[in-house]
Amino acid sequence: ERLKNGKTIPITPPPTSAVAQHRLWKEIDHLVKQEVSMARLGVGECGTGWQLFAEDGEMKMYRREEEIDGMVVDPLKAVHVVKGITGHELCHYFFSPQYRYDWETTLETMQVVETIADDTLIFQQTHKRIWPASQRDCLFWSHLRRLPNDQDTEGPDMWTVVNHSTEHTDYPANTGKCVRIFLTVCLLCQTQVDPPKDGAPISRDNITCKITYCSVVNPGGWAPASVLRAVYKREYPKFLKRFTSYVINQTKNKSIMF
Ligand code: 6CM
Repeated sequence: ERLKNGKTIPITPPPTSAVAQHRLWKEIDHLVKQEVSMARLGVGECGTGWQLFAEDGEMKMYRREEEIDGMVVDPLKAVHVVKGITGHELCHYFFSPQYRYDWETTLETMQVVETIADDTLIFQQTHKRIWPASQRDCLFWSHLRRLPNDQDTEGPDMWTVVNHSTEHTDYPANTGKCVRIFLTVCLLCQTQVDPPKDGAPISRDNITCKITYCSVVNPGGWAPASVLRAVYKREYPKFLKRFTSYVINQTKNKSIMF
């Protein structure tokens, strides 16, 4: 490359990010792409059997009743539209460990057991016990990603966080009082901007975020189906409302993070 002063410097490719060299990278990259394409499909497009089980304003939650070996593993798909926040902001607060205790009400403990990269962490969490089942824990990688917008469509990039259960030699499953649950979760966010007609700068009044949240949780061991379904029916709407209000509150006096 020729610089202004006439000197030349060799063009070297940027270093490979740490995450791309990690043992989990292929799985992470593959799963993120798969989960995002599934999340982009509407409930009508991604198979039959989706039943609406909760609705509140713009928020709609669907589930498909499924069992494996008598255990409830109902896939969940939720859509929501929230004003005043961006997809990048939602994903930032969902991914970052420092905020998790603020919004995650089922949480008892949380720790980062490995930092793979700035955008990829491995978490170990314990959740509050729900009577009469044993307490649950989970161990999962979590990956935050910007999804560049297709060249021919307008608007900001999409953002996603995908969480997926994994293993770690230092944290074996089912050795203590907890039963390990297995989860795959995808939060996908698309920001829409409606610029002011008079050319004024874009404010939070001009932005809307379309959210899709998909989750499949296997309880990992015996848990009564009726209790589990009742817990999900109560907890998922509570989570999505609480989490989105939390992000609105956290960002209201901050500059917009696109
Ligand atoms: O996606 C959510 N949270 C993320 C960060 O914590 C992450 C965690 C997922 C764990 C989901 C499991 C919750 C279930 C806990 C209760 C287990 C009871 C089992 C026994 C019942 C008889 O992806 C938000 C998760 C919101 C869950 C309602």
